[in-house]
Amino acid sequence: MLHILHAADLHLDAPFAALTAEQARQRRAEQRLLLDKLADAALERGADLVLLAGDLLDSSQTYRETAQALAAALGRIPAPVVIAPGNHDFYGAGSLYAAPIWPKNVLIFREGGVQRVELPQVTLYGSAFTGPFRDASPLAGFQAPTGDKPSVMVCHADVDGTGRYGPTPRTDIARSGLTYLALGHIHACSGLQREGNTYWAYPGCTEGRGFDELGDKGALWVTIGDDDAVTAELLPLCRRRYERIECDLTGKDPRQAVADALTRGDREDVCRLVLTGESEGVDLPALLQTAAPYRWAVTVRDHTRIPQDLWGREAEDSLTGLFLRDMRRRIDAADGEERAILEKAVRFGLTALENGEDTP
Ligand SMILES: [Mn+2]
Repeated sequence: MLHILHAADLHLDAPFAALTAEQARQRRAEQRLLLDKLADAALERGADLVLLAGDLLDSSQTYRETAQALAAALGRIPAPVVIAPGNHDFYGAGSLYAAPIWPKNVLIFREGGVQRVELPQVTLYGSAFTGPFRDASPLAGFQAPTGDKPSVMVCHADVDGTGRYGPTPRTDIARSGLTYLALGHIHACSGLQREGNTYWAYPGCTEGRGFDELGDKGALWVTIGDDDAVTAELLPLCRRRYERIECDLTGKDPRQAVADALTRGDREDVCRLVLTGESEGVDLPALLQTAAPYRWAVTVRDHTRIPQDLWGREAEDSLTGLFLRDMRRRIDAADGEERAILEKAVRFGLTALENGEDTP
């Protein structure tokens, strides 16, 4: 029985562009705490091996505190920790991976070609990105010899991809003869997959960084049984989740509706509240104020539609009628965000016309 903790795409020191500068600083500090959670999980569960499949760092601009925290956390793990650098943190002479900061238990793959390392319980393979791109599959032509130990590979690759990030066809995985292929690059957890006799998975990113990375994030706890059967379970490690909540304002008091929508859920999360339904006009600053105490960070988007009765003057032979007919045509032709903007323009337009010189 072999227990592996498999993580990837930590993207430490990411800029967190959607947050304020202070919140972004706090998020970077929290990412460093994530390293301790990762080490704690390996310790508490008794991992035999920790595999980190690339993009641990967001770029070559790594803060000194981050490098220290990374080396210290990995050094606490009483098992081999193996790093396969990815496209964001590729190996090079000037990279953090070449610096003399790594504890003895940390092994870093430094070459594009597949390298082999014999460990007591497993034959380990891996390769590194040595530049921001890698046009060939890291598994091209690779086949693990059959042996009496499980064979495991760690690398950063793009399964089914066609781009420049190690595009890897599934046929390469099926032919590899590996017991488990620990991948990084795709930010959504793939769950356990299988091609031929080879199991593979992406754990996804360890901490969400935006509203395209929603929900629980963490590392995979992978178990290889004595019969080479593989199981995997996602261990949530993230400090905060990103969530998107829709709030229908139709026929409701907007402030109450917003409060009701946010009552459930975790106050530590980062939320995007999307207002939907019909509304005569949304006071965004006021609703933001209502929403703010319910989450660590909230943004509010107004996607509400104009109540149908506002269109009542559409048939009038007046400037208002002309305006509404023109806007109706434009809204019917628009979609998504543009539609929301046009609906808002109708509200502003009607208010202006009603207070102005519109004579029927
Ligand atoms: Mn990547």
